[in-house]
Amino acid sequence: MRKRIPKILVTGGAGFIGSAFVRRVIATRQSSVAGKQSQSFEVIVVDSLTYAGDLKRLNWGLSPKGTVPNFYQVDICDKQKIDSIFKKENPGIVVHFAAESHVDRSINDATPFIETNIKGTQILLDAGRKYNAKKFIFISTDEVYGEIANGKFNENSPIKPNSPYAASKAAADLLVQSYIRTYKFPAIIIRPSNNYGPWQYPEKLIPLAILRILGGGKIPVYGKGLNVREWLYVDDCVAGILAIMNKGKIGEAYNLGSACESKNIDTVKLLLKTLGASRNRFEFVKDRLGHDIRYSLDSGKITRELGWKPGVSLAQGLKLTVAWSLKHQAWLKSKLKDINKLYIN
Ligand code: NAD
Ligand code: TDX
Repeated sequence: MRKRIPKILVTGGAGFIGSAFVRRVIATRQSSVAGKQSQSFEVIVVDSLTYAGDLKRLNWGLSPKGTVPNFYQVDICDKQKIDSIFKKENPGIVVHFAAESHVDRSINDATPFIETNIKGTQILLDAGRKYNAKKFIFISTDEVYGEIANGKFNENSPIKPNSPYAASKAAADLLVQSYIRTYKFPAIIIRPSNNYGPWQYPEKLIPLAILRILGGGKIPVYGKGLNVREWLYVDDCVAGILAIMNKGKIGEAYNLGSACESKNIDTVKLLLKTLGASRNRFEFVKDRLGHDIRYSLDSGKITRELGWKPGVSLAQGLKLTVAWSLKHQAWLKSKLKDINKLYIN
């Protein structure tokens, strides 16, 4: 008898990290078809294609056979449609990436963040319960812990978010914890640090900076550029998520960081060097409201328990990201109108 291939339902699979995850799972399936030993999955993507979603990301680098078989353009807040997808597809695993993900937009208007990040997560949790999902992976964020001037957050640090975005993710994170405790719902929470790499929407610091340089402008650095972020290359993040999905303990939370910490001003200077642009192509601009000074994760748990370690340094990751960006300038520039709208107010 033929063994049934496990089915993964991926929300937000047309986004930056979700699409990298889907491409990796599909590439793994192709290599296992080609005879190499690795776990094989069927993938279903649910994504409403907001401004941040783009189907181009999904097909990138895959052979025609590798295209995603089941794509549902559906809002995760649409309870009836989500219910009918779960009923029809009956996924064993759910990996939930879909979210409003940009802090500056949440400062302008928190409404879609509350809807998608909180209500959407509840709808998925309920569908997962109703249709007996065996594993529900929630992609949370390091921002749920708030800022830390010295030291590192571990998985037991208090949840103390600061921006409307972070508060909406924290609410969802706590909701997942409540389902684990109340219903013994088989969920795992992952809290990654700042990701960067190919296909990131150019509203976030690194792709925005590249876009500004390609357009002949300067990079806007908030405040004095002293805020610190922990930069994780997206392929390392995806490898960590897969390790947790395959071998992580149900009911647990895992930090997923690179330990590559850098002040924004240093990140920008390294990026300018990587681009071969002059060192003064940045300007200090008005600071972000409530700007978190530093994020820093203790990611010892995933390394100890699952053997995952990041493989890409910030310098290597920026080289890869710049090389990709130079080949995909048209895509980056196609988002320029939307980005410019964001900064008029
Ligand atoms: P992204 O903004 O690039 O992609 C989000 C995707 O979700 C898009 O394809 C969008 O169309 C989809 N989406 C949004 N609202 C939806 C809705 N109501 N219904 C269905 N689909 C919807 O985000 P990303 O950077 O890939 O982040 C993915 C996840 O990882 C998010 O949950 C985010 O909070 C988390 N995260 C991101 C980072 C980072 O640095 N990018 C770091 C830590 C955690
Ligand atoms: O133009 C800019 N200038 C600037 O100085 C932008 C867009 C950002 N910044 C600063 C703000 C932050 O200190 O750079 C740092 C990084 O900013 P973002 O790329 O907007 O990321 P951040 O706010 O740190 O949040 C990110 O990491 C955690 C993601 O957007 C979240 O989705 C994730 O949860």
